[in-house]
Amino acid sequence: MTELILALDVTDKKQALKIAEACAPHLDAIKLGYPLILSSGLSIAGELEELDKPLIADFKVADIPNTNKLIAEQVFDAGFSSIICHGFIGADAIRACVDVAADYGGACFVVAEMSHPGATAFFHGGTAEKIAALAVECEADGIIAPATRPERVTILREIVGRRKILSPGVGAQGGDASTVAKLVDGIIVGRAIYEAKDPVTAITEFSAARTA
Ligand code: 3DU
Repeated sequence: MTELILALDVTDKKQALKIAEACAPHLDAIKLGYPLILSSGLSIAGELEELDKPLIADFKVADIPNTNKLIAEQVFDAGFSSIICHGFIGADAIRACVDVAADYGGACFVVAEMSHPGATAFFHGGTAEKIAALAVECEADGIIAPATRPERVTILREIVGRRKILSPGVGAQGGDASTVAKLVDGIIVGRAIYEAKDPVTAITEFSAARTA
């Protein structure tokens, strides 16, 4: 079944932990990014580890290979099981993240195309396709592709084959869970869950969409 991943972009640490604890039993993984890490510190990963859910570090790493390696080591040492890097950085810089992930028994996902409207300016015209092919060449575990553009996900799927596709943009950004869930391995949902009056009820709706 398509995984359900919570984007925990909650900047109040106490609230983030409370939401994560309530939602964890209904989730396949939790994605943490700059909003929560910058407000609470990398050590929050250690606190969330108690929930026994895979943690994905969404830092969209985009530096030179050596810096990427240093960043990735910090991420996996902190308890994450996956890291997300950008793809436009090229093979050597992607490989730095892939290699560290492999050393730790973790995974690396490469952003092939982003979900927001402005992303079309640079990702369209062949770039996302090139990045997806590069992700395969670098033996990344999968790519990130936009739930807001299912037709693009279908094109990128042809390139990455059975490698995983994780897809943000469901809910608040307008992506439809049941449409995209059929195309990808994991849907990533943030605001539509953590801003809901009752996050667990919201999760139940997204869970149902995965099988609809
Ligand atoms: O729009 P939401 O609140 O459901 O959050 C989506 C999450 O996925 C958020 O953490 C954002 O930074 C991340 N993301 C995208 O939305 C789009 C991308 O292309 C890549 C990551």
